[in-house]
Amino acid sequence: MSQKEFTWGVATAAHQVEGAWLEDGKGLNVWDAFSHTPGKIKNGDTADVACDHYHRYEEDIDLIEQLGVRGYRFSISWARILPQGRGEVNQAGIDFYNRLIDGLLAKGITPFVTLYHWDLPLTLQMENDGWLSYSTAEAFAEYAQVCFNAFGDRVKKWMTFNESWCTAVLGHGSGVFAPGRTSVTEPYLAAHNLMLAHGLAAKAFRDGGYAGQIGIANNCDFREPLTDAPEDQAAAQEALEFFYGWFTDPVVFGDYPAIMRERVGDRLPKFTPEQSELLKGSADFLGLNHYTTHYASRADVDENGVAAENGNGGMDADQCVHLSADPAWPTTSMGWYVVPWGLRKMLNWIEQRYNGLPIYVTENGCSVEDNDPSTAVEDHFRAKFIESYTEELKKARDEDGVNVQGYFCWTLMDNFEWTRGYDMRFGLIFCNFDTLERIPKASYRAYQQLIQRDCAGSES
Ligand code: GBH
Repeated sequence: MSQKEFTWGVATAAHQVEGAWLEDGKGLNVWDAFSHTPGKIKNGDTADVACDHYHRYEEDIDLIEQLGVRGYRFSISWARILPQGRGEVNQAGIDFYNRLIDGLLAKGITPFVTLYHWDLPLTLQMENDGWLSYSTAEAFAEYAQVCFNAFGDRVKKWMTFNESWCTAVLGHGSGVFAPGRTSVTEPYLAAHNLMLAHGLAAKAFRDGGYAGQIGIANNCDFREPLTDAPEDQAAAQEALEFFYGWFTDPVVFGDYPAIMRERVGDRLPKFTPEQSELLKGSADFLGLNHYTTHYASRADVDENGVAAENGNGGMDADQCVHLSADPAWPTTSMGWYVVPWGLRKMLNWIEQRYNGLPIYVTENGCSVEDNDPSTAVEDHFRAKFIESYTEELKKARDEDGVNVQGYFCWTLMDNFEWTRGYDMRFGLIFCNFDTLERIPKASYRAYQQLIQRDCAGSES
């Protein structure tokens, strides 16, 4: 397969790399506020400067080019474009992304643009309660329209949302992510408005007659049944429906998975027939952000049918799933298990459930803890991680016939890793956060060679 049909790429997100948090008219976002709140981020780190990509994007484009990828997935900072979330457009924000997009295209790199990677304009949180309000979905559609108008002549691959599961569950369930709310009801409401926002934006894209495709980047860790027992098989299937299905069924089929409607009951908002129509078929492709795998088995329930444990994020009681791992699996410095075959099974699961809609692995990668550049560049653990996961991806693509059209490694360079600050490093390139120097690691070269091999193999 040539790079025409399969895109090897690398990914970042605005808030994690750009810095320049108060420059050129940018408004504040919820992560600016969250990271300036004492106690929320490891070591009190903030993304005020991050990798300073806002000023160093030319150097970064060169590094992307030398890596040999043909796709670069980045996100747009909503508050840079619309400082108040809606209303007045900040031309300096548009100019920045124009420079970035033009710089990429000049090097033959295709921009894959995410409209929302968690950095909601703070005004919308303060005035409207953010994703708990439908008005935020309307504001998102306006923002999306501004981006389609400004960049749609050159950007042909769009993703509305990155990992809405995290916004819903980590932002409104466990409260570890911005806006830091804890609830067993709000995650479903936030998710509902995120879904409607996707639907409105996709409609604006299609009605506007823009060329290209619009999709969504949802995350999912794979769930393998612990045993052959029917209850464990069901537990794994349902866990995937609660994770990937929650945010993907609506954009393909127009409704949430049946198991969610049954288990969550009144806490799960309902789509009106019009909303369901709006959402159905609203993604031209499906993104998958994939990091790890667990075994799934049926959780014990009490006399009221309520799961006795809480081991799977915010709303586990609803899922009734017990997660476990093989002690032989290696772990990354985030503590996430390295299970390459999980990616192949995950891709097959998506292929089957969503009738062969094109899939892009929009993120996959790992953290390796090391703040000393002289040793951090010898990240053979990461090189092996990427090689083993992409081997499984290729089996899904070449042997199983899964319609997977791209792979984007997370991430180009070490950056602001949300609640873990600068302590967790996911980059192919080392970023020295004192000097902002970029130093390619061993994994950068390993990924470069892997891409060359795959492209050469497809041409012979
Ligand atoms: C992504 O989220 C983000 O899109 C990206 O911005 C971020 O930098 C990157 O990953 C690295 O964190 O604790 O074993 O149960 C990752 C989403 C969801 C993946 C939760 C791991 C839990 C694993 N994560 N999941 S475990």
